[in-house]
Amino acid sequence: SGLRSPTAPSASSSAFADANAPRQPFVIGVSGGTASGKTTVCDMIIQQLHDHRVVLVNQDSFYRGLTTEELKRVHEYNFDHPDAFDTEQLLDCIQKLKSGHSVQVPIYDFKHHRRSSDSFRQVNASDVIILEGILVFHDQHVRNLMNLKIFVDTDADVRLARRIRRDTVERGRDVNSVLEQYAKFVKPAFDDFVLPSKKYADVIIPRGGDNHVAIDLIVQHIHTKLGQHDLCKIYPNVYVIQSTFQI
Ligand code: UZR
Ligand code: MG
Repeated sequence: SGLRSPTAPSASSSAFADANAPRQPFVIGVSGGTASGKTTVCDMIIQQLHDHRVVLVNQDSFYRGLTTEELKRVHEYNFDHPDAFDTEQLLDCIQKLKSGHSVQVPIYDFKHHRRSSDSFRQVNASDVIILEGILVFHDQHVRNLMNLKIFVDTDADVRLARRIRRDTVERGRDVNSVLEQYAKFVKPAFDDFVLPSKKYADVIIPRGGDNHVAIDLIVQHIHTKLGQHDLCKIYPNVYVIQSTFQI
């Protein structure tokens, strides 16, 4: 022992020890208040990561379906509370994706507040997993699976204006019911659960999707993180085990 090969730097020994471990996907959490521009930010990141396999998982998909009783009094149901989501199932899905398995994500129907009983969306293993939603930083176990946490920070008046437009145009609601729901549930839950989870963010993006500089910086960081496991770039002579590194 003691002789070091000139083509194999000492750092590579631990690298070779990991050679059989599958490379884990890079998990990004994107949180922020309702209509803050989370989906736009995710879409922009995905667009710029075109040379990697990226999947987007929305926390909305894990809304529990409402019971008949709850449906009768739907205006009293709090969709902005952490309990409205099946977090166990969300955790299970992200864990499986992180360990390289494909998963079946439920399909949620916003109009009828129900899950589709017979169809799922198949999500395959990938290089990057983005988990988006108002409360994705709430649960500690879900949070711990994330390699990068982004909070989209947009003023409340801008968010409310967007929310009114979205719910009336896309979700067939009337303005009064949107405002009522906002005052009764959306705003209090933002103050109680969403805003306090901002402290877990690694990066806070002001103005959401309009912030091209922030998106560029984030994409560069992801490229670096994915690229540093690419042995070709570190040791040009060693190229066979390129895809077997762990993040
Ligand atoms: P984003 N939501 C509904 O309006 N109906 C449902 O059946 C399920 C959820 C809303 C929810 C929350 N709240 O504010 C919003 N309400 O979807 C989260 N009221 O979605 O992150 O895209 O704003
Ligand atoms: Mg959205």
